[in-house]
Amino acid sequence: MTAQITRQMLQAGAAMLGIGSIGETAHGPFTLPALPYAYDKNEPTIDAHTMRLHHDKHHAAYVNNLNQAAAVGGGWVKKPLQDILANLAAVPESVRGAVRNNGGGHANHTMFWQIMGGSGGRPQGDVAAAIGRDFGSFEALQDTFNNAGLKVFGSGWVFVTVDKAGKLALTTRPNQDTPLMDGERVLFGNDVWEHAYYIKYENRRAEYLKAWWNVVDWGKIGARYAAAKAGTLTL
Ligand code: MN3
Repeated sequence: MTAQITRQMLQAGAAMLGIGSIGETAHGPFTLPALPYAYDKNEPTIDAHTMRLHHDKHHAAYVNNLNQAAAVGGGWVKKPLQDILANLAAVPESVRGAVRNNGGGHANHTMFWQIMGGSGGRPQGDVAAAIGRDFGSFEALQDTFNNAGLKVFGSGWVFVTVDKAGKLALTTRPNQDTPLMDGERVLFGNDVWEHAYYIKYENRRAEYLKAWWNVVDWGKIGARYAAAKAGTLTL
């Protein structure tokens, strides 16, 4: 108990001093999920070095910063992340911006690791039918998605959302914002922050967007689609 209070005080102190991260040992209600495959699983589309930095440093920092924000306490801390993000007004104003950025970052990257590690190809089953119905064809979805990702100015994400009826829609968000903040559910999305691609693709975001489909796991996306329709999809 005493140790926990001390740690929370240290985290709050670090947050007040503007220290972005106190390393990968910060404890709190939020945890960094392990990458569900090896760092080189997305080679050659996404290099292992980028995956390691992206997961172990960038995503870890979002989790650490979110835990530091959670040290202020309050009922919001105990809620599921998707509920926190859907009701940011319930988060104390002193940490609301930090929770928006770092909670959004935690949610977005948790989804992102899940839906990669695959071998691309074409969607199958119910999700393939939904793509045909709502975008015309898989190729039309890829074109629309890649163009939208290219047009995100600065850092952000491109997403396909899914509602409880299974209807799909394309959307983008700046920074680490997520459709979860509007109470929506994300079927899948791509990270167009430079940290996601710059080591290998440099300034060639269009090339990254086009290649990224090669590592999508359509089995995972199909499972997320079924969960969305069952009302059990979270992040
Ligand atoms: Mn990222």
